[in-house]
Amino acid sequence: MADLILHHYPGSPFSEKVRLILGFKGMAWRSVIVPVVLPKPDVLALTGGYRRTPFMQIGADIYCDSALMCRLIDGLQPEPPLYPPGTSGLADIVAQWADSSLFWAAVPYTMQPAGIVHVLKGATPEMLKAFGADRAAMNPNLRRPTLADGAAVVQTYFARLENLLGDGRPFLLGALPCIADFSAAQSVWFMRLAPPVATVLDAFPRLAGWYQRVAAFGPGTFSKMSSAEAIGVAAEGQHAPLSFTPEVGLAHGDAVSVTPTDYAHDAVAGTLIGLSADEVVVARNDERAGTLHVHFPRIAFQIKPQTY
Ligand SMILES: N[C@@H](CCC(=O)N[C@@H](CS)C(=O)NCC(=O)O)C(=O)O
Repeated sequence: MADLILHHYPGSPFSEKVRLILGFKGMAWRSVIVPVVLPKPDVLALTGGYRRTPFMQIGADIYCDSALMCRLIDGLQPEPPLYPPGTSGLADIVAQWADSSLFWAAVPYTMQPAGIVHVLKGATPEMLKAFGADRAAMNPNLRRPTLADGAAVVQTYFARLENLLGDGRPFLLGALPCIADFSAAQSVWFMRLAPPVATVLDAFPRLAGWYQRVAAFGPGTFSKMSSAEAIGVAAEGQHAPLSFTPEVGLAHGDAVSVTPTDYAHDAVAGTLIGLSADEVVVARNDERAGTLHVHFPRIAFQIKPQTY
């Protein structure tokens, strides 16, 4: 199999989720570090406009959104399972809550003034300003909670996780780790980057023990690659086989755009070549990277026919 390439940056929580899963699976991967803020010319060359982090590349296939990437990883390396029998369904539902509600409580709370200086350690005032402007433009509808509201929600969510662990189970849904553990761990990991904020975790000892168990998987074995090399891999790369189930108004070969519906509403335009209830794939060309197949999940993405 061609190299599994993760495009990510060290401080990205969703990247940490995927890194820990690669460690849990014992997989070897290549690491391309992407910029934290726009502009991201090499990212956009590969994705066609999707700017979020992380994304994954195998040859000339690009996989956007960690939920889709986790399914891909589990298919490539089924053992140990990320969706163990008996937890599937529930695992996805808890993971989706952790990726959205928990993430959007823990991250803004961590980025309070006492936390941001730790998370973006070493950043100059100009860099902090650029970061704030970039994220505000990416998510203009975000209503930042007050510190009091943010603390209340974070504590309530952590208490729920602590309760789940109340019977002494090692992982959120039982004896085995599953996708829910990794989705929840990314928020705890991020908060722990800011020690003055992370004191909120002190009230939840079972959560602390659980987090150590998940973090112990580590990131697996990886070696570095430059973004230019990754673009070269795409230009030379093969494409994975695709399936297509037509839907009303969506036929193979249609010109479409695919856009996240939650935030960072950057459309990726291309030719519709893969479609199922849980995945959409568009083909597009880039002058440096060649013909790319860009994959997205269906949840939280919108497919729109292109009109010229
Ligand atoms: N639903 C996406 C969310 C990804 C996401 O929000 N990533 C953050 C970083 S952890 C991001 O893209 N921030 C802006 C950026 O990196 O440009 C996923 O699961 O991959």
